[in-house]
Amino acid sequence: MKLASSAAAFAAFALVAGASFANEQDGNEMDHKRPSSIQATRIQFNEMDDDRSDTLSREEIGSDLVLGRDFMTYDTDANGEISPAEFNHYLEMQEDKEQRQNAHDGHM
Ligand SMILES: [Ca+2]
Ligand SMILES: [Ca+2]
Repeated sequence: MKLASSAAAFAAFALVAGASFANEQDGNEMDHKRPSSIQATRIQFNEMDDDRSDTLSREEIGSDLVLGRDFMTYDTDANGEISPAEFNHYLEMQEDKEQRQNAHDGHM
């Protein structure tokens, strides 16, 4: 009886260990992925959209991101909220800037 229960405990441990390993793998993959695919953009947008209104308010964005600091620039229809399309545009602008910066560094 004792042997069986410890075997079951080991199996449960292995399951937990396996599950946490899988999560770690996913986390690493996310870090390496560029936020350029529509799906990744959508996930990021939804994470920030606290009240699920499908738009991002100034409060939801906060002031840490460039999007928050230059809110007026990226809120192209000036309705005080960032729509998914406006958010996408912001990400594209960020990538362009990054690429120009990298090209510039390459020449130095
Ligand atoms: Ca919202
Ligand atoms: Ca807007």
